Amino acid sequence: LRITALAGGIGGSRFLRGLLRAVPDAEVTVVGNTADDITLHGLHVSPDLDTVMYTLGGGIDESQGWGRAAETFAVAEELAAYGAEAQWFTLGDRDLATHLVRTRMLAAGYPLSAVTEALCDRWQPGVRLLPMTDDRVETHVVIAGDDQTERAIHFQEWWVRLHAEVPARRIVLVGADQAKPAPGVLDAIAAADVILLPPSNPVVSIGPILAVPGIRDAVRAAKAPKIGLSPIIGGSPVRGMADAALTAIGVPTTAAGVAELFADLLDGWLVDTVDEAATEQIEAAGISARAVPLWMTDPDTTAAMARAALDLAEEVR
Ligand code: GDP
Ligand code: FO1
Ligand code: CA
Repeated sequence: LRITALAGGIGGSRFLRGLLRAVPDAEVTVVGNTADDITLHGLHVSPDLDTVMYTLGGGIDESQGWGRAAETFAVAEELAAYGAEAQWFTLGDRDLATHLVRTRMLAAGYPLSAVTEALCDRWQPGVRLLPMTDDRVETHVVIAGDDQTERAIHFQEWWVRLHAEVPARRIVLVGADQAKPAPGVLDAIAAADVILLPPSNPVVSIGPILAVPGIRDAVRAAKAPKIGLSPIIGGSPVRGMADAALTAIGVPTTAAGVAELFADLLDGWLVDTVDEAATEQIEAAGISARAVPLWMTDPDTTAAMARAALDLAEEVR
């Protein structure tokens, strides 16, 4: 079974862990979001790729959901003693090694896809992890500035420093129109038996992947059933601040609202049992909808979610 999934960070990787538990023999390709990437202290940081790699490779800080387990912060303390920015974004000592290797390889001319493959050699995540693009794409958020002005800040500054509490007027994917899908991405979409949209942030994780020219069309054109799982349960993002991003693009924070955002490409959509009433509206949009428990509380529950997604794929095939 060849499965291709589009994934962000925490939501995507927790789901993928359940998927691998449900179908250990499946050949899974993950197209990862790189629009969260940021350069700090001259280092290229790829939070979503690293979250997938560490989660599936057994190196993640489980309670936090990102960063390394058993992390220490000696370098961050020393940087703070120099007053070196950005102090609102902390890089742990162990995690720093990943960024050092990535940055060195990029500087030597390797594309991000080759770098990611090299990093995964160590972590053996059990999936083929591809960045959505080797080109630079960055999510920026436009917020109100002084007086009548506006200013654009990096997504991480909005999300981590401002906790997404400052209203986003617009979300801009800088570089997206010029980007090309990374090698292997379009092939993995075309060759898939099932295409999955895990419960990742629809605006700043799945959105940027689909915004790379060619990817959305490839998903639409693929022969495989396309099945998504709602990242919204009972009108709220289960964890994180996905509601702030949805509000910014004028989409209601509901399981049906997110389904409609992807209506052009979805064959099936899973909502949580509390949102069972929404299945009617989703089916009216031409998407087969089912209600099943969608809380990724533990690997077994998450594996059951993955099985439900694959069952729905068989139903709509
Ligand atoms: P990020 O890149 O680290 O923000 O992670 P993702 O974009 O992959 O996923 C974040 C989203 O996952 C959150 O906005 C939530 O809406 C969703 N999420 C997190 N935990 C759960 C869960 O247990 N169940 C469901 N259905 N969604 C979840
Ligand atoms: N999130 C935070 O809230 N604070 C941090 O200092 C922080 C550091 C960090 C370092 C590496 C990494 O891979 C992720 C990190 N994150 C941090 C999480 C992360 O950047 C965001 O939650 C995601 O990008 C949103 O998808
Ligand atoms: Ca992300």
